[in-house]
Amino acid sequence: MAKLRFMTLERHIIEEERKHPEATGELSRLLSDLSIAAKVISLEVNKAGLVDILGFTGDHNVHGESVKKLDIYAHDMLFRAMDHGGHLCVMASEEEENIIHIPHHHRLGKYVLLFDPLDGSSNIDANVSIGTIFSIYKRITPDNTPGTLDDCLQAGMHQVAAGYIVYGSSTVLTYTAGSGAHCFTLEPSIGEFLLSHENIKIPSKGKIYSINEGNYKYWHPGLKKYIKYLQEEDAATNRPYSTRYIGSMVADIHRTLLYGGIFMYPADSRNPNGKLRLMYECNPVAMIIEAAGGKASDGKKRLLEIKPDELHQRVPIFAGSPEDVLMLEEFLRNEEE
Ligand code: P6P
Repeated sequence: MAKLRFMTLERHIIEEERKHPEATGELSRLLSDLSIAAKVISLEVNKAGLVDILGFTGDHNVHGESVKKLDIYAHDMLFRAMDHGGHLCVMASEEEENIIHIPHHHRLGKYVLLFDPLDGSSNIDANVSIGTIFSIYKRITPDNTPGTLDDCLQAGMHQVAAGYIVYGSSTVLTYTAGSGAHCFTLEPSIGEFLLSHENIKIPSKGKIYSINEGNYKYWHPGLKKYIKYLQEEDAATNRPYSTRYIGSMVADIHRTLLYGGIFMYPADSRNPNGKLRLMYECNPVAMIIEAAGGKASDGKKRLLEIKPDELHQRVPIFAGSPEDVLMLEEFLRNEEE
């Protein structure tokens, strides 16, 4: 395997920017600001498990600072890191019902940021990997005016950049700005994200499927048939597949990106649109998966083509190796209800 260049995230972002002569550097600075927030959140997430061990009150730590719920903390950290950079005209967060305006005394930028500050945070007590997911668009309303909901409600194919940070055994930031998907691992001793995977290519077909099988009885008949197909024995088609389900989207997606296979959070008879959110969970991971040569579907069509109606709308997601996603779509089509 070719030796990776010693490359920091900042350096990589600048090199990516140079591929676009029209680039002003604003997106680079935006991504760099995001990575700073990620470092601070990583510090807090990694300390979280210690709250009960080191005698922190759980309400106030030894510095007398109030200890917030981690997802609120992550939301606040992202807002404070991003609200004054002058790159954004509006933000939206999983933690806020409405759009988040940029404070009036800060210059209005040309970008829009949507984020899930800490997805999977209910898993933190079990030391399961959790993550931050972000999605970036260019504004579509006139410059130098406050950003609006219209700036946020754009189809995922219009994203200019997207990514996630997995806070696990190490902290890994994965992003795409339209040319390839790249991973950077945080080296805490120098506080830098260092390139660990460049231009990731997802296997065209995998051997792992990832879904919460506890919902089996509520599934679409075509999905039931697809999962049973994967469980049959056939060496020629690498079956049976293995099943892996962490229950933390960023971790399940990250494994799918690196190892191949298919991640699924389907609609079912109880949740007609599934569980995961389109704007700040499914669209960004779909852009990453496609940048690595994979596919992301709502079961019928390309997920990034969905025109959103609401900020927090849910959508079914099937994402991963292209051959696996295409086969899933065929099973659903053949059993159209
Ligand atoms: P379930 C975590 O709560 C989350 O939002 C995603 O990270 C994850 O993929 C999904 O929900 C897990 O949901 O219903 O399988 O527990």
